[in-house]
Amino acid sequence: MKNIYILGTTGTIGLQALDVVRLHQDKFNVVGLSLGKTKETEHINIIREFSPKVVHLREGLDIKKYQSLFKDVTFYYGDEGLIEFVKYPTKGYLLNGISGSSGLLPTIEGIKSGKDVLLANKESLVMAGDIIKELLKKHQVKLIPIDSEHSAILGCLRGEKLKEVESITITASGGSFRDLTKEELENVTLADALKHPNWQMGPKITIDSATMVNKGLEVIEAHHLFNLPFDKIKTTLHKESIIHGLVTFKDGSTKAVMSNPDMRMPILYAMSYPNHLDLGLKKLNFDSLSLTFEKIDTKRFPLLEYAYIVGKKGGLYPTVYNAANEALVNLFLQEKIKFVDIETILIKTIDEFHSNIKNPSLEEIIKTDEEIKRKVYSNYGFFN
Ligand code: MN3
Repeated sequence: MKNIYILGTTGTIGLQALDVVRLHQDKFNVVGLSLGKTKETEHINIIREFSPKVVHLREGLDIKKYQSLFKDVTFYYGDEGLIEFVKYPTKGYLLNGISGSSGLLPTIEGIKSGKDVLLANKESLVMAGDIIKELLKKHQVKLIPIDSEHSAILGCLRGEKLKEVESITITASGGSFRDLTKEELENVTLADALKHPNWQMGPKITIDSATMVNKGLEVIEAHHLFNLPFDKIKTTLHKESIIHGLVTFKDGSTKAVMSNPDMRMPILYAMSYPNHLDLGLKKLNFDSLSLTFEKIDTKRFPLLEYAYIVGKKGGLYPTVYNAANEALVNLFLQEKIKFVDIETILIKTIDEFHSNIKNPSLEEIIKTDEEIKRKVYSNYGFFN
C-alpha cells in the first residue's frame, strides 16, 4: 500500500488521480486531500469516499461544519494551512496537481518533509529547478513527472545511460489554433481557445497549448528533470498526440512511448513507477494508425523559441516568462486582453527585464514572480 497526498484534488489532474485510486484500491491509500474551489457537496462526497486523515480547504469559513461532519479528520485551510498539510508527518507520495506558480512552495516543503513528489506542477521546476534538485539530493527523495511527455521520456530512459543519449524529443499537439495563420489569430475568442483537439485539460494549460507556452515550459522542465542541455531537447508538431516523448541514442535508434491521449496513464505510471499496472484504457490498434510529424514554425509560435532563450539565460528569466504568462492568460480568461496580446506582451516583458540574478534564492524567485505579475496586471488589467 502506498500512501498518497493529492494537491489540487478538484482540478483536472486531481480528479483523474482519484479515478486511478478507485481502480487500484488495494495499492493506494489516500492520506491527504487538498480541495480547491468547488461545491461543498463535492468536497463532502470526496472526503466520504476516500476517508483521508488530513484535508486542506482553500477557505476557512466553513471549517467548523466540516470538522463536525468528519471528527477524525484534521483540517487545514488557506496558504499557511497548505504548507502544514504538506508537512503532515505520515509518510507518502505527494501528488502535486496545482496549476501555476502557487504549486512551487508545496513542492519544496513536500521534499523537505521527506515525501516523494509526483509532479504535475511543471512551474515548480521551471522556476526553481536547481534549488529543487539540490533539495532532492539532500533529503533523499524522488521526484517523478506526471506531465505526459516527461513521463514518456522517463519510460524511454529506463535502463539506459544518459551519456548515450543524443537528444530527446517532446511532442506538441499544436493546441486549439494549430491550423490558423497568424492573421487569423487576430479575432479568435476565448471559447475557441478553450477547445483543445486531443486532451481534456484545465483552462490555463489549454490556453498555454494554443500559444505553445506549455511546450516552452516543458522544454525547461525537461532540462531540469533529465539533466540535459537545451540543444539536446527538441520539439515536434505531432497532431495525433499518440507519441508523447522520444529518446534518440548515439547509435541512431529512437525509443518512444505511445498511447491514446489520456492523463490517467502518466498519473498511474508516476504512482506505480517503474511498474505498468492495468488501467482499462483502449489500446492502440496498429492495423490502422497513421502518425504525422512537422517542424514547429517558430515565426508562428515565437513563445516556444522564447522558452529556449529564457531557459539558456537561466536565473530569474524562466520565472519572468512563467509569471508574465500566468498573468496574461488570467487576463485573457477574463476577456480583458485578446489572444494575440499574450504573445506580444509576454515578449515585451521579457525584453524589458534587466535584473537577472545567476543563482537566485527561493525568496528572490518568489519576489520576481509577484513583481512581474503585478506589473502585467497594473499595465494591462486590474488586479483580480
Ligand atoms: Mn504535457
